[in-house]
Amino acid sequence: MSFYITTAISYVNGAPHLGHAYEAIATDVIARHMRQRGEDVFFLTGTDEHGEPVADAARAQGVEPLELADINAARFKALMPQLEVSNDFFIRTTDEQHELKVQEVLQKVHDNGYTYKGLYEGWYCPRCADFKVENEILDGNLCPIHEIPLTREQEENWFFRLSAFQEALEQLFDEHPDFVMPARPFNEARSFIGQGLQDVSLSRARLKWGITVPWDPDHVFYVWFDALLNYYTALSYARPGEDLTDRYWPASYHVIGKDILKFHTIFWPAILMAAGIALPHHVYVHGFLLGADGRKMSKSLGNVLEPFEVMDAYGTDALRFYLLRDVAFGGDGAVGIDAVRKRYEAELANEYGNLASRTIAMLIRYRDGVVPTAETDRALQADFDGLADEVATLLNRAELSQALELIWQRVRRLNRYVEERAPWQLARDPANAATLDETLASLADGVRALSVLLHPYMPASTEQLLDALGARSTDWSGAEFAEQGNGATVAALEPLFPKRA
Ligand code: ME8
Repeated sequence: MSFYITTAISYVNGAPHLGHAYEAIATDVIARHMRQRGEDVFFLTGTDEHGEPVADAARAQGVEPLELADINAARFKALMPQLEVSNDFFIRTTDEQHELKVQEVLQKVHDNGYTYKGLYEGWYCPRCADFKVENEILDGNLCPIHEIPLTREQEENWFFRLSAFQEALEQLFDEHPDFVMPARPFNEARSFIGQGLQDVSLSRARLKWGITVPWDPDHVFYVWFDALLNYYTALSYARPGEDLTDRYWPASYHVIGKDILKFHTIFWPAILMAAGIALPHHVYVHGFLLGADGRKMSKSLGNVLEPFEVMDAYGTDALRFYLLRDVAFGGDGAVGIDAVRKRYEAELANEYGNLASRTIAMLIRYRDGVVPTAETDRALQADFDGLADEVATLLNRAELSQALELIWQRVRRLNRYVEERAPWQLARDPANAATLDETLASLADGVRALSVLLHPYMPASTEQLLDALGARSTDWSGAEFAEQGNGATVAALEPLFPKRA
């Protein structure tokens, strides 16, 4: 089955920050997990390069918008492999093929009668590149997101008849309670629709930095429609000489942050309906990473956690693990380097890392580095029953932290098993050989199965461990605890999560 998953595309008015890394990592965990399950996965990320925010930032730096876009798009693109993010393509909305496809789709919306020219006047946030409706504006005419003054703007625009999709959107939400997940953003979007949809502007007359409206070349498309369409356009040119649209559209999953809910759950399905294109199956909305003090991360508050700070100190897998473990995915959460250190030491080094080292060291010491082919411990196995299915079910709903918690309970279970069985005592008396075989076969296979389950979260260290266990495969079929030790030859392993200064 095809599985198409996307992140939001990032604005190129600044460099990548931890919020961007978080979204890419979370999406990557789902993509890698689906690949393990044998799905035909396509994973897209990229950059959103048109519109006011980028034009303004470029002006402030005295460069052309494309120059700024080139610099920052390169940084976002380079960040992905550094985060071990396995995207299949990186789209830039300044790609010519994207621009042509946007024109083609929105021309269809126009031809289908869903546009008209009108005068737009409203309170506008230049950073959001968005007009704000009265009930979301903060006291003193401030943007609810950026808390900067809004300006009163008026211009002749092309409008999109969003109001024509009132009933269709209500029906979409009523018939597909999992269109938006989790429940809270679903309810928020549903109640926004319930208040009655107003038409929205589709073009800008004053701005030049955008995609030209084909039927009225004095206008460029409003950046949000250009940006949203990336999810669809990318498939038409991601593979040179091949159009992947039929293979992967509609998207299975859009992963986004809560600040861009309205665009993805209301504007996006409506514009697709207007163009006669099938709708994505799910939009998953994650929360916000906050500074360690629980406030919005900001340079001036000095509470910013930089992805490179964590990767340099603890490694990429630790960053990935930390973000999905410490912040319940779907909610907001405070993050800071002290909390990273605590999770690293308490869980990665002392629990998983130590379990791996002990298991391999005992196999080498007591069984010449060969996993006994003995039957594994039935009672221990019972504690793993159903785990792989539960993890898969949770990950179908992007419940990344809950799935990780279930896996981690079993990491702890195996550590307790080592203490219960005390193999170093069993090894003293040859009469215990069969029990020791069972113990070591169980530990080896338990660690192996858990590493398969953890692979999407920590690809590099789990691969290193699986290699050392002589069981390379990360396929989902290996996520179950085996009934028998596999007879593999293990190799010594450097500590996966060494002590850090
Ligand atoms: O919104 N914590 O781009 P963007 C968690 N170009 N997630 C965060 C975050 C934080 N502190 N800060 C940002 C845009 N994000 C548009 C999207 S999609 C067609 C166009 C998330 O660079 C944010 O919620 O401001 C969004 O999902 C993504 O990073 C890109 O944000």
